[in-house]
Amino acid sequence: METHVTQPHDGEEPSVHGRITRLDRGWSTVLLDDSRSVRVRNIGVEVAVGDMVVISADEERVESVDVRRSALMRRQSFEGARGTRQIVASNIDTVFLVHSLQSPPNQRRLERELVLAFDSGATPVVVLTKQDAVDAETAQEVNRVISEVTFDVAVIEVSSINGYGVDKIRSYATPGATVAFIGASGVGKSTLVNALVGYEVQRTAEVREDDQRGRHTTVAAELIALPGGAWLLDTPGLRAVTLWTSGSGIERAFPDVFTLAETCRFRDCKHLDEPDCSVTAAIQNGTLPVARLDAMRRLVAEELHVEEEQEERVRQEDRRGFRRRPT
Ligand SMILES: Nc1nc2c(ncn2[C@@H]2O[C@H](COP(=O)(O)OP(=O)(O)OP(=O)(O)O)[C@@H](O)[C@H]2O)c(=O)[nH]1
Ligand SMILES: [Mg+2]
Ligand SMILES: [Zn+2]
Repeated sequence: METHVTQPHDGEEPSVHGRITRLDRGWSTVLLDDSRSVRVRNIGVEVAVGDMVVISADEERVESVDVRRSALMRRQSFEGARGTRQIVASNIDTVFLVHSLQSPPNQRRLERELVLAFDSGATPVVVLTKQDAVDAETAQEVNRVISEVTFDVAVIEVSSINGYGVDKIRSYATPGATVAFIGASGVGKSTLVNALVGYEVQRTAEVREDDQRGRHTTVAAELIALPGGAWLLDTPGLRAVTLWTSGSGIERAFPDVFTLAETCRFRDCKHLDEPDCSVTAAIQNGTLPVARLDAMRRLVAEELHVEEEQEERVRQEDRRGFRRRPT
């Protein structure tokens, strides 16, 4: 691999470029362009697994983070973190939304994940695991339900046990590309990563017998470099898919509603009781499920709420900053 070195200033050692493969409280593990892996401090810098970074010449700390070409972001949900975001993964090309055919997702969960994925700038692909564990009818029914909310998004069935469909996943892991796996605990993300790598690089564990839930076996996001030049990003099971403020995620996850809205009489139609509203007409004639519109409205409201939280946080920080300033 070629070593990228930023131009040294007079009398300074050159800085070193690499990619963050793992984070542990204040420490980044960085795979350098010369293939060495080092642990450096990242105090005071917002970093994420997948970030391309420049580290200091003494290899002590992250100096700067390259502009992210995509980033999966969600709202921090713990107390005291209102209005802040968590970057789950960055510089991803394809984000696999992983679900098990044995406990398939409901449409609302999938819509939410699609919004998150589209907002990241990466291309979402739905992956249905454990194909070996269900009969064909079950698989077909799951696909039917899912197809009502996926539209142009690819859906791939796989079995990491017998290898079914794994090549389809591999076709996204082209040299230089980064693919990320997100989904609930126990759906088989790490098992699929192992199937792709060809040996057990990630630990996996049995789901609970009674409810098929996982045990949060993977505890930190981990970026794995494949020999062919692709990168795999395994993540811990997501408990809740909380949205961050977005660009076009909702629009792209709800193409049916947005296409209809183009032919509403009013450009700013709220699809409530306006005349010549194509959306309410579609609901009335049964071509658009009302649950779809309700779900979209809830997501729009949630994002607005996040924006308000964020603005409030900025205001508070400004006030604190103002008091600190000497008079
Ligand atoms: N039958 C079958 N079992 C699978 C398949 N993929 C995964 N499993 C099993 O599902 C269980 C959970 O797999 P993991 O890979 O640990 O799940 P995970 O999504 O990484 O879970 P967390 O790390 O907890 O988020 C393990 O017992 C796997 O053997 C599959 O394709 N078929
Ligand atoms: Mg795992
Ligand atoms: Zn309308």
